[in-house]
Amino acid sequence: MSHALLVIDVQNDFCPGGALAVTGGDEIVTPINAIMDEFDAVLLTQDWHPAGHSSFASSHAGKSPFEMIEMPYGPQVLWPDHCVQGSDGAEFHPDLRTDGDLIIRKGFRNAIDSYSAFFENDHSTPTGLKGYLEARGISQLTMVGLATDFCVYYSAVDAARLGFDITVKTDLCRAIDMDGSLSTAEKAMREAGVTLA
Ligand code: VGL
Ligand code: ZN
Repeated sequence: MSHALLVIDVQNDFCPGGALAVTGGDEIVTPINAIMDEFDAVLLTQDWHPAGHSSFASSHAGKSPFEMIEMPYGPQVLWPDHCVQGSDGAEFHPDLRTDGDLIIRKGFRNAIDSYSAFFENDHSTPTGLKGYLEARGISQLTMVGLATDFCVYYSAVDAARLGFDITVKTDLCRAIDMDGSLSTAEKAMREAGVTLA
């Protein structure tokens, strides 16, 4: 059985200077590059929203970034416009190695956000990643990237729920950490059976 490294959303908009900058987001790039060769497969995700995406505060009159709204699929944080398809902010950090085997894009449906690399925020629309991993005989996953308390968190919990052996290398992740979201995420990941290393 194979072991894959899954690199979550190491994109310009999540790094210092970006639209939804995560503190220290760029610090993890070089050490992530350095561990890639230890894995049987390297997969990368890219947050990939159409302009005017429903997760953007700018798409909702009178709303500001980081407010919550109720969507048909549940509560949703409203974000600054970020990772718009084709924009520089949506590109991977320029120093990140992107010579991995697969790049999976998510969040491309206007009406629904997708934090997880496996399912969109309705927890049922699949991205196709599960089938890809199964078809390649990959049962072990190590996850790194941005942000610990959103896309890494949702991806890791889904991986555990789907039966993958999943480790999050927290030293190679950085968090947004709004309203205690990092401690909530770490607790939920542990409870779901994710190994935090
Ligand atoms: C993310 C918020 C909105 C992430 C993506 O990659 O963690 N967070 N879109
Ligand atoms: Zn997003």
